[in-house]
Amino acid sequence: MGTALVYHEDMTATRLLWDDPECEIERPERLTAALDRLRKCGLEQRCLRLSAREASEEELGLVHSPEYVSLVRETQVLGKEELQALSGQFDAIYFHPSTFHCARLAVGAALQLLDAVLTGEVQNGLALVRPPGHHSQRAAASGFCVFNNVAIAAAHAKQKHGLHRILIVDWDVHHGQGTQYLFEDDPSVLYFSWHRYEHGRFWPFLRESDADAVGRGQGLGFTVNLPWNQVGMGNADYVAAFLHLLLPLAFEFDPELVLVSAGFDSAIGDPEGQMQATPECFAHLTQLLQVLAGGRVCAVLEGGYHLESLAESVCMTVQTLLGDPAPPLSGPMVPCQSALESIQSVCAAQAPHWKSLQLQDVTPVQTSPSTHSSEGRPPPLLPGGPVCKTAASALSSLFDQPCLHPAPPVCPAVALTAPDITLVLPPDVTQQEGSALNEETEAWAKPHESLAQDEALTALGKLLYLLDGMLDGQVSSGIVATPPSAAAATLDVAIQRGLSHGAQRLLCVALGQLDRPPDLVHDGRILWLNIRGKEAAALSMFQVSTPLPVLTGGFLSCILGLVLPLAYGFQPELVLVALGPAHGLQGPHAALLTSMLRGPAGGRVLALLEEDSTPQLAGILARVLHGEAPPSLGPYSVASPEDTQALRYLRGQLEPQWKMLQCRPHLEA
Ligand code: Q9C
Ligand code: ZN
Repeated sequence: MGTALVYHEDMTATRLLWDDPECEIERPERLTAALDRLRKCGLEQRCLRLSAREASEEELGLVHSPEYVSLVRETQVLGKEELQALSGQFDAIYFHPSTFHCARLAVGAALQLLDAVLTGEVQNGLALVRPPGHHSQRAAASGFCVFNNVAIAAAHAKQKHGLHRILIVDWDVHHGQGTQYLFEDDPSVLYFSWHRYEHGRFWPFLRESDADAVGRGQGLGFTVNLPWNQVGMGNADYVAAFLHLLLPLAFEFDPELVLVSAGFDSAIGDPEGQMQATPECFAHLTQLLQVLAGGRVCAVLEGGYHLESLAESVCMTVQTLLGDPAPPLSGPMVPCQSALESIQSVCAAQAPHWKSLQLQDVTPVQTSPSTHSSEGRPPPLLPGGPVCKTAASALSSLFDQPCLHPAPPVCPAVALTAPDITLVLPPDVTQQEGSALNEETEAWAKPHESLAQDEALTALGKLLYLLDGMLDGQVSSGIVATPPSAAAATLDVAIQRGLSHGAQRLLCVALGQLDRPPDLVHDGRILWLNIRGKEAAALSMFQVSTPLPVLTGGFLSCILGLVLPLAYGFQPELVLVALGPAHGLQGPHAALLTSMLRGPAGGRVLALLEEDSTPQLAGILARVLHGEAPPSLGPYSVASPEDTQALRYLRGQLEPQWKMLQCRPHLEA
């Protein structure tokens, strides 16, 4: 449905007119650098360009006092000395004669973006603005912020569009205390902010930036602060915070709209943040938010002071809003202890207010779940035993090997649009299956009785064709339908073919009655995850089975708490999602799983479904693989005790090897 990019060149006018080392980083080049890079990457051209308008004073009045608006209006006619004197009355602020005009354009840009998304003109978008907004309060400028762009957008969404649940995600590295104050007693706005905090020793030095500030009155639990107490937080820390904290809350909240206070001073190289997350991380954060609110995501620029890092991160965000798959994340996917401590303290502070967080265990769990022991006690993982040691070292050496084909270039807008989804479904037999391929197909099919039928053979041919396309980097994702009786054998051939093609890491998510192929290799190249009935078991760190959760809450904690942490830790080159016989998944659930698995796999997801699946299911999967948002799951229902227990058990078993599963610090640390 499209992505809006809202901008106005007048917003480059405001600038610092005197010496002030604290404020000099907020400069016009921030906008021009971001825009230039978007153009160079061909991303700007793919967006619906909207020219920002000025917000009206009535709109400013949605969150600011009339006296404060007058004060800012009057700065237009002040001289340099007067501007400097007035600026000194606020914390980290400079005024310029153009400030009022620019700040109204910044608010107007956010409102235009919001209106375009809420009227259905576009699916999502980014407003590139100066000055930023999230430190601005009802009657005060602060931290380069004059009017609170995102807060006004949220108030407008409530008032003019009648929305009841708005999620604000503030990934800027500073605490948006202005936004927090404006909504702290309002349960219709869930405000999430992570920020450099260092136990209160970082600007703006507020007690209320800590994890125990959770809102007040009706708004208890609707303010979520994640303080980073060390610098150097990286990709694994940010992704872990989303998987284990933000997303469970967000699904429970079930927002109608996501507003992002998109500051990129939380990216590597930024002098303010001193963090380590790479620009690609913002593609993943964006993608993770796109599964909410039917994909209605409005991002509004806040901070970001390292021009290169800012520009690159902006490109990653826009590229993802456009639906392109996120590039793989670099670096070890292991959250640091300090990050886990922070996440844990937020979980503790918020647990009284959120069912989705009550699932998370506060104490170490190593016991076998009684409800899932129908087939006997699951064999222990033997931490440190021969199997795991071999597996773990196999895994670490695999990461040193080069990828099957190189990761996409940094701004692969054009490269990524061409190899888009190839939808292959019966009866649409494609031309591309030449006779040579058919012979090859027959050879692959030979050992499998269930692949002898013509129908099964045809499906296999399509699968091999698609798989080769994906492994060669020509096709990003695909869908293949097989006769139900051939599902297991087809999946087996897919794995073998992937391996023989040189794949180093293949994630296989099998739902329903699909048995683990008998000759599955144990060298760490395959991570086999079976989601089906019966018991939770981890045969090794590469072979995991878990019951199919019965309720939405259980399904979400299975995806967010198990599947995605494993997938992000494994960093597969390719994901096979197989919906086998009796998989029991509803369309929206299957779509969510498939959509989210694009993240850790650079978009390379091959979905296998059964021929007699509904066309709706195939259609919905095709759309999410194409980059569209999955449909909303609707109201949250809490996970069953059995599902919670199964998840806890597997976490306990697998956490030592798969660090992305952790959401609490080590006891011995
Ligand atoms: N070195 C925004 O990112 N100065 N504002 C902090 C610590 C104020 C940041 C000084 C930073 C304000 C929108
Ligand atoms: Zn900031």
